Amino acid sequence: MDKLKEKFKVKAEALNIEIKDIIKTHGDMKLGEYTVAQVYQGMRGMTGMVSETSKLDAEEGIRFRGYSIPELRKQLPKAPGGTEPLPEGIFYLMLVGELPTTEDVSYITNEWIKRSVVPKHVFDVLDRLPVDTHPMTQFSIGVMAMQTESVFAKAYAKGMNKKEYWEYAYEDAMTMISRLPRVAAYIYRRKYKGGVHIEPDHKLDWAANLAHMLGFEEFDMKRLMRLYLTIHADHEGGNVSAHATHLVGSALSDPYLAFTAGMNGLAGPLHGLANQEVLSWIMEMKEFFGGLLPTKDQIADYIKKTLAEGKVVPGYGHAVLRKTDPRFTAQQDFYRTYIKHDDICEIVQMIYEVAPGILESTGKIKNPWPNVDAHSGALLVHYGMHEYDFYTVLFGVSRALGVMASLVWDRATGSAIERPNSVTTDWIKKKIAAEKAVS
Ligand code: AMX
Repeated sequence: MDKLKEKFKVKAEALNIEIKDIIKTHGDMKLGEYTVAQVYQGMRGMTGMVSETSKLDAEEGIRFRGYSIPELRKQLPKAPGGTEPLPEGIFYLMLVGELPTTEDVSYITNEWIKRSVVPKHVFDVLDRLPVDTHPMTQFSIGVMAMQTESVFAKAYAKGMNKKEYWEYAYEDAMTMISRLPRVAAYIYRRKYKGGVHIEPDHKLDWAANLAHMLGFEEFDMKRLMRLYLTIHADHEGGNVSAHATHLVGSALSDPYLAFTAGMNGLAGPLHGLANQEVLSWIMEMKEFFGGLLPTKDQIADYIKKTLAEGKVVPGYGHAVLRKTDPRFTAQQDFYRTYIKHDDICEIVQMIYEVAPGILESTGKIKNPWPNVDAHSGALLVHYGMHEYDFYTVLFGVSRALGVMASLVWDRATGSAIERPNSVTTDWIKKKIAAEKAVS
């Protein structure tokens, strides 16, 4: 058994004993109550699942196994000469719950290189799609085409013991993650670079190789990719991409099927597609004001115009967070440290100064602060990636780290098929009438 898998096995056995005891001893303990409004409004604030890999605090933001983003930027291993964490490290942390050493991270880099050959039929499938198909649709289809490789599906069809589920899920997760950069880069080169593809460079780490295959050889873009793929990896279990992956996986659909479900959710404009929306919105605003750098007053007017048209201001707001997203702050810090001046990044800063006040003044937006998507596109544009509709694919490559680590945990802890109750409005009306009759 490989050493990462061995380490996971020990951790999973220990946690399983604890979970059994928790359910036996405290299974009846109430975790909260919920209201009619919550049932209608997206189950906000209802605790309904366990996700071991990360936990979101409304005020402080995300912690991965207890570590905040600033802590991880300092403590996770870097590439030689690099200053941003290698995403392999956050995957290790989420999977086994411990900070990795440089050697642990190299082990994952090498393991992913070994597994990274994408079967030819995946490219054939992608080549059949109209070239203008949205990159997220292509990505989802590319991952589905790789499902032929699922060892979980094959083992299940042959008949496998429940205790073995996690091992096959782990194998699929590792193989699928190793191949995602190649699939993503293939889509990018196919759609925007005339189908001139770039072979992987097996001397590079996972993120740097993605930058290379996309066609970006500069050190700066590789550094950005390492940060980007680290900070987008996970955001606890209830967001659409994580929850969809978990939900579909709960039917014992294999990791490829489950991940694709998550990606179809990430492709929604209120979730991952917001990074593309932010850039289009900024560019439309710039054009609206004659192509020059807009002033803060002009930005404020444009935000008000967007709201008046009944549209959302992309990159702002969050279902859980109630402060500036630390993933936004990490990117702002990246800008200030390495770039220092860029017009689009300056617009992002100006929006940050005026948008929260305007959004707050509507009286209905619960979080007027920026989320991760408010900044990411501006950094990509700075380094020459102008194809906004590709941005969510990068988010998806990163999100695989969290949702796949989580899925392996789901299979290891015997997580049950998800099946909450649903009710009709008629049922709710009867319930209200019954409550009234009692009081
Ligand atoms: N611009 C305009 N209106 C907004 C808004 C924004 N940025 N954020 C919230 N609102 C509106 C909602 O649409 C809702 O309006 P309604 O009552 O007329 O339906 C009202 O404010 C209350 O919403 P909320 O409770 O504050 O937010 P939510 O939990 O329902 O939704 C989110 C959260 C992220 C979908 C929402 O803030 C939004 O649409 N933001 C813009 C899109 C975006 O940036 N998405 C990316 C989120 C991060 C990610 O997943 N990648």
